Amino acid sequence: MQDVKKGRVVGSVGGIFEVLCEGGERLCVRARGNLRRGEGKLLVGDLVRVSGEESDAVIEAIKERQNSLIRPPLANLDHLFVALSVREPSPIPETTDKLLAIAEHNGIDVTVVVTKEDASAEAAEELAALYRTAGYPVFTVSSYENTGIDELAAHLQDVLTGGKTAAFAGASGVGKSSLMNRLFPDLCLETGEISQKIGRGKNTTRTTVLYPVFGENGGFLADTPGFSMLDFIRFDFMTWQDLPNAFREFAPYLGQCRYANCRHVKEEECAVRRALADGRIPVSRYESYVSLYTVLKDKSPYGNEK
Ligand SMILES: Nc1nc2c(ncn2[C@@H]2O[C@H](COP(=O)(O)OP(=O)(O)OP(=O)(O)O)[C@@H](O)[C@H]2O)c(=O)[nH]1
Ligand SMILES: [Mg+2]
Ligand SMILES: [Zn+2]
Repeated sequence: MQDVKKGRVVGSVGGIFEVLCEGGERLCVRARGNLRRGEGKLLVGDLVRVSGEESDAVIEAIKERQNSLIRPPLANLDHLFVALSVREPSPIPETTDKLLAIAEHNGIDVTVVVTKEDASAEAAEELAALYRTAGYPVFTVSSYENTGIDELAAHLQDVLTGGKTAAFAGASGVGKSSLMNRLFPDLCLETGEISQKIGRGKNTTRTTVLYPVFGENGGFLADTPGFSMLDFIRFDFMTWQDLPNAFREFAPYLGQCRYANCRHVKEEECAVRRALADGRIPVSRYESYVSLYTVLKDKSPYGNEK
């Protein structure tokens, strides 16, 4: 009888996948051709079946996914930790809001983490307040000064209990790997410098890797490569029709506008815009909505349809 093992893809480099098998064995294996291309392409986080022995071992099947993201490239994610820093790099609300929208659209829970609070406690609190108003749990931390780390660790443990999977995502240089090292010193992840010229990270983390954390009853946490701005802004991720539902603070107002097909951009008597005027929706969140809406609508073949 052929040897078959089940496990989870925890990393991949150059067509070789690292699989953590039930029982703890780690295998580095190739995948069948149909799992290396197109929509069915293997992702870190996939639950897989490996058959064959040693150098003949190959991933032959993927278990149906609960969800999958292209950026960061991950499957079966339960929770996304969206990281943004107080400075170096300065926060660009639209990129954070886009990540949040991607998570919402894919039914993935989110926590916002404001990093580098040592640079300005005041600015960190302002960012935290913005995302709390939008309806997200927010933690402010400093890996340098070790503040906020215990609180975040306790929350992470809650989120991951029972074998759940989470990931850190955010722009290059916000300090994702530094923070994971602070939380789990055994990981010894490589961290990078900030380019003095452009004030941004240098894409130090190159691949997405899942790490088992918190022992037996814990789960998996991924460090992911930070995105560079251009790359991320061009990335198409849903249709404009989906977008209002991906901004969670819009929810109480959807269906309350004068026009049933209101896009909440220029329309009169729009409940979303009224909430904006009353300060119930943060200005920068609404600006991100309009900007993302414009990008998505221009891409859509049905963009001008009412
Ligand atoms: N002031 C301050 N700087 C920090 C903090 N944490 C990390 N940094 C610095 O930020 C820079 C980038 O840190 P990384 O952890 O490599 O950032 P990253 O988000 O993993 O970056 P990529 O892997 O490129 O996506 C390094 O120079 C760190 O020393 C912090 O709490 N405060
Ligand atoms: Mg990194
Ligand atoms: Zn409206």
